[in-house]
Amino acid sequence: DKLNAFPDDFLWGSASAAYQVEGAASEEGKGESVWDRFVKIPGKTFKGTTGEVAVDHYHRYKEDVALMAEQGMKAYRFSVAWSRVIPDGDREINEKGLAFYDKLIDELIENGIEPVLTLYHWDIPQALQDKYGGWENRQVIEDFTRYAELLFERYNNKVKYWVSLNEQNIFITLGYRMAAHPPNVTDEKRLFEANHIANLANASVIKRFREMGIKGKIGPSFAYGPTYALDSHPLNQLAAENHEAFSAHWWMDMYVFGEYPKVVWNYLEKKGLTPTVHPEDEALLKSAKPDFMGLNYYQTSTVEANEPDGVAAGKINTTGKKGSSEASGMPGVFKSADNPYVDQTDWDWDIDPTGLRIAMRRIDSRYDLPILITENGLGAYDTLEEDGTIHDDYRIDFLKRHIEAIQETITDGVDVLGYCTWSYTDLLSWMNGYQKRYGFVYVDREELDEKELKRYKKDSYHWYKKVIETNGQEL
Ligand code: GCO
Repeated sequence: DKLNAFPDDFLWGSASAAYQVEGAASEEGKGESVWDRFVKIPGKTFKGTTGEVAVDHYHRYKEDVALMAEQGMKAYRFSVAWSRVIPDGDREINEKGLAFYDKLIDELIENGIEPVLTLYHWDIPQALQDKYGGWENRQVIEDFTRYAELLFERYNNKVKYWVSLNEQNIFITLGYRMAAHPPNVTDEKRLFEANHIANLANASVIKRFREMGIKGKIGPSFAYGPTYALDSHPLNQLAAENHEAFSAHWWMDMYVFGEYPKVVWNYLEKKGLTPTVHPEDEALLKSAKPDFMGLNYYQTSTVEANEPDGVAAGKINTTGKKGSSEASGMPGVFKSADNPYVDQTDWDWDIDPTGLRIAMRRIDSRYDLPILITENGLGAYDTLEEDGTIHDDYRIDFLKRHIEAIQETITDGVDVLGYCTWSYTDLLSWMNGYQKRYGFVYVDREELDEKELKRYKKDSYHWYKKVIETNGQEL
C-alpha cells in the first residue's frame, strides 16, 4: 500500500558539510585545510568566494538546531573538519575544536535529532598535503584511521550513523583530473594512485569501526546517478554499460566486494594507469563491507558510443554532474549526450526523479545493502522578499517529485533508511559561491555584513515540516 510506504522510523533529515557552513576558519586552534588554501588561488571559485565565514554555523549552531527542531527534523548530517580536531592531521588533538562537535551533537540529541556524522567531506589538513602529498601517500591511511578512532571513541553511543568518505568519486576526479578541487592536479596516473589509497583509507576506518565494536552503522556517501543510453542502438547501449562501470562500479564494487570491476581495470591496464596494489591490500579491502550505501543523488547521465579512434577523445565523465565536468568521452567507450526528455536546473543539471528510483533499484540489486539517501536537492537562485519570505515553489516541486520516487522505490521492495536533503541552511557551493542556494533556510549574505547573516524560513521549510509530520503522506 503506497500510503504506508515510509516506515515509522524513517529518517527525514537534511545535510551540510563543515567547510560549506562553519566559517571560523582559523578560530580556536583550527588548522588550515586544503580548501582554506585552494580558494585563494585566483579563478578557482566564483568571484573568489571562500568559506572563511561561510554561514557562521560555528557560532550559530544553536539557532540552526532550534530551527531544525521547530521543523520536526529527525536527522541532521554534518561533517567534522579534520583540521579542527587535529590541526596538523597527525599530531596534537585540539580539545577546543572537539568541544564544538560535542556541543553540536548534544544539542541535536536533546532536540530529538539523530546526528549523522561524516568523517571526511573533502577538507584534509593542509599540513598533510605539504608533508607527504595527502591522499597520494599511504601514510594517510594510518592518519585518517587515527582521526576516525578519536571520533568513534568520543561519540560512540551518541552517533549511530557514520559516513566514511563523502563522494570519493568527486573529490578524486575534480582534484586530480580537472584541477577544480584541491590539490589542483591534472594527472591520470596520480588520480588512480590517490583513488586506490582513498579506498584503503575507507576500508581501514570501517574495519576499525568493527574492531572497536562501535554501536551503529557506517558507510560511504557516493555521488551516483544512473547512466542512460541515448537510444536502443546496441553500441549506444554498450556505451551506457561502460559508463556505468567507469563512473559507478569502479567505486561501489570496491566498497562492497573489495575489488575493481574487470572492464575498467583492463582498460586502465592497457593505458598504463592501474594503481600500485600491494599484496596485503586485498585482505583489507575485502574486510570492510559497509552497513549501508549512502547515496547522493542529483541527476542522471546520458551517453552514446564514441568512435574507437577518439572523435571526442577526452576525459572520463565520472562526476555525473554536468557543469562540473568538462568531459565527455573516452575513445571506444562512451561520450556524453543530451537527454531530450528532462528539464534542467539553473546550473544545467538534469532534473530526473525517476532516475532516483532507478539508482536505488540498481544499488539494491547489485549490492543488496540498505540505502541512506545522504543528499538530494536543488541548487537555485532564490529571492528574499521585503517581508522576509522566500517563495521557492520550484524547490518544493523538485523535492516532492523525488520523495514520490522514494515512496515508489520502497514499494518496489528496496530498503531505504532515510532521506537527507541537501542542504539545511544555504551554504557555500564549493565552486559557485553563495548565489547557488539549496537550503530550507535562507541565509542573507547579500549585504555582506557577515556578522548579520540572518536566517529566514523559505516556503520549502514549512512544506517539509508537514512532510515530516505526516511521515511523507502529505506532499
Ligand atoms: C555544490 C555542490 C555541493 C555538494 C556536496 C557534495 O554546489 O557545491 O552541489 O554542495 O552537493 O558538497 O557532497
